[in-house]
Amino acid sequence: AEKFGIDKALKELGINDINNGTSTGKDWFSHGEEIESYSPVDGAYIGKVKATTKEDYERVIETASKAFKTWRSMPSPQRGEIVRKFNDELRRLKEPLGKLVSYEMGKSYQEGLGEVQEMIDICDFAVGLSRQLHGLTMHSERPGHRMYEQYHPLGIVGVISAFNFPVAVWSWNTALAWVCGDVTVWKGSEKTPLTSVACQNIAARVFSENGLPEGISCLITGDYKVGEMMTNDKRVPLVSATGSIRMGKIVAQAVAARLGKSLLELGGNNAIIVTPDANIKNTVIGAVFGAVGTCGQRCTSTRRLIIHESIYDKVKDAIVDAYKQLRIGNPLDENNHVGPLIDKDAVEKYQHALDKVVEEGGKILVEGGVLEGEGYESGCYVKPAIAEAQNSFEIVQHETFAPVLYIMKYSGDLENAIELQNGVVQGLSSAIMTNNLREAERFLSVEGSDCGIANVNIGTSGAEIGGAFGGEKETGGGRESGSDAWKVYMRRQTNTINYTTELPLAQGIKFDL
Ligand code: UN1
Repeated sequence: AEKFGIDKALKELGINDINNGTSTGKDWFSHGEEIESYSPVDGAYIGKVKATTKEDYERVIETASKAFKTWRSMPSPQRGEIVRKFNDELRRLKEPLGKLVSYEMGKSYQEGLGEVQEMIDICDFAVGLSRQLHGLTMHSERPGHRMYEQYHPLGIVGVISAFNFPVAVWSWNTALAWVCGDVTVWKGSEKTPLTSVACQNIAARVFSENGLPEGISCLITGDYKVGEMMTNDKRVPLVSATGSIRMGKIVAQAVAARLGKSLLELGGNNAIIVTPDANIKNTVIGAVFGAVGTCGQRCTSTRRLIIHESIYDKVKDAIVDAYKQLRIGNPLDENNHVGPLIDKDAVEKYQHALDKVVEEGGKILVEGGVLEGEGYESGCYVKPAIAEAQNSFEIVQHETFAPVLYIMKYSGDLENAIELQNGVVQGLSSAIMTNNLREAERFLSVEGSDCGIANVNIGTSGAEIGGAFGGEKETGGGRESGSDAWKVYMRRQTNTINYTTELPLAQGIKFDL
């Protein structure tokens, strides 16, 4: 680890051996049991974080509620200015933060930097947005009346994020929530607790240096029980949760039971359709990066390739060939393409998927397996695998967070490929590789992809922050990040103002006294 400058990175990010999740040196945050963090890169211990107890949680919510009163009254362009300063810090600390993401989570250093770049991008977006929280004006049907709508902040926004994007997903939510005037309480993944502390340190320092109260950015730490405190809490009007479908259903029901709002970004089962008119070289790059990037642990990872029978063998051989070039190993070493899975649980699920696909009648095209020996001591390094499979297989219908790619054939018309692509419960990302305009447009039409993201001639992963990010069906329906996703973080108010001396009623109703 030393060789890759991890100790230096930890120091720059203010990570100690024991971290309580605050940056201001005050001890009001966490007093619960200690959660230890080990790196999937080399299995080494990195540090520990104290979990949030019920009493800690109460203190966090009280502090956040108080901070909201100050923050909501600040003009939003001034809030944008704070986000800009926060972004300056992200730019300054991009390398150590990207390194910690890579070391604690296991994605390649390039992807760790890419993730911090997403944070920087969404902050830039949010700064601009802080002057564009526009509502509409309407023409009233009554004389001498003006009607318009405005957006006010909601209050405390709860953010639950997953290990695979341990920093970017937090920032998609917080950068928008902050300019909207909300304060945030973040439950990061207990698998990447130090990364969460590093982000919280940066945010809390910027707020404090600008004379703002503690509590605009809060961090809570622990397992699902800590998340439950928030999902059941009426004082948290919006819970934005990223993770598994299983988790999302629990969160959605708890939040709905108190009629709160939830924003869900759950599992994907993303496919690329490869038509006879596809550019094969680009298909291979898009598919291989999509399937093995982040070791198959993106919710947008490519899980399925649906290839037309006329080019099936050609594409299959090209992809199998490309897999032979993959270098698996320490993700901090920029020569490697694929790092480890997050932990041994994930390795088990990966192995289960490979066993199961064979059991169901699939054929392995690129053999998987767990790597052993020098450099692989953590036990989390696996070989990206490819299996020929049917879309109807139970395992293919299921999202396995690992580098397992299922390939299948379609014959005849594009309609058949679209049916396979849409034939899963998830609806996050999708793509078509084709130079045929008719095919591309049909894929994007109402009869085409049913996903929240539908791409032409690029893969399923690697979305930019400018678009709304999320998906349909069991992916949960939420949209985060760009476009008008900010509206979910605010409450809309319709205002009608009468500037006459009369009181005419709408719909022409007469009510004379
Ligand atoms: C996720 O996996 O939760 O589109 C988010 C992408 C990234 C974000 C993925 N921008 O791959």
